[in-house]
Amino acid sequence: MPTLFHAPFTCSLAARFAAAEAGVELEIEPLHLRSKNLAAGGSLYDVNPLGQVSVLSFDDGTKLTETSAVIAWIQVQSKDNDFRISPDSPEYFQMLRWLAFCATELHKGLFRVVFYKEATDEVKDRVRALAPLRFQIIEDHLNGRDYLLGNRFSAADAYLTWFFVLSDHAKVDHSAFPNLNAYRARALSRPTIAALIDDDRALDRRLKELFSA
Ligand SMILES: N[C@@H](CCC(=O)N[C@@H](CS)C(=O)NCC(=O)O)C(=O)O
Repeated sequence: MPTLFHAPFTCSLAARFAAAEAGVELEIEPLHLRSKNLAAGGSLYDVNPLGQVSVLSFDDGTKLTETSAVIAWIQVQSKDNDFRISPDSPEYFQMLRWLAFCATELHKGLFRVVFYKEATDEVKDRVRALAPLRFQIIEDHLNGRDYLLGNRFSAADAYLTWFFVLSDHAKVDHSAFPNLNAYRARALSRPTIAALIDDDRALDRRLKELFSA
């Protein structure tokens, strides 16, 4: 079974959301992101020289990095016909489009700055001001749709849902976007998603006890 290296509340949680919704089983290898320590011993740097999640490690030793690639892999592996999307279908490329949007415009474009201590408050606020244009695109797209690809939750939604897990903490305000607010409430109340968020709270506490000085 593939192993997902997972740090609580980071983007590897998006991969966990996707896997749970897809019914794809993954072994979870917990880690403390700040120290890069793996709970089982060793360092994340030994797994990924960048010291970043998400990383999926396969039984033959090969690794897949980049959250969007990990999530796309999960989508294609699903045995659930209501979830799986064939890479031959036009829908697959819409899924890739939203994964790339989440990865670049939201995750790296916004969170990469507002969560990092090397950015000043002024820079963080200037980056937060980029959010409404991006939110408007999703807002318009969600007219008449429950989820990004229509009325079923897909792997792309796993990434966007993760963004909304952290958006308040990042002080990125989306309250002026009714479709986004409804989407966020809908996605976060899915039982699999809510259970994994609870799980991460407990895991976060455990890893901090183990590794925070
Ligand atoms: N290119 C990577 C970036 C992932 C990323 O930024 N991960 C963050 C957590 S959400 C991380 O590991 N940060 C630790 C670090 O950059 O040292 C991907 O798309 O998966």
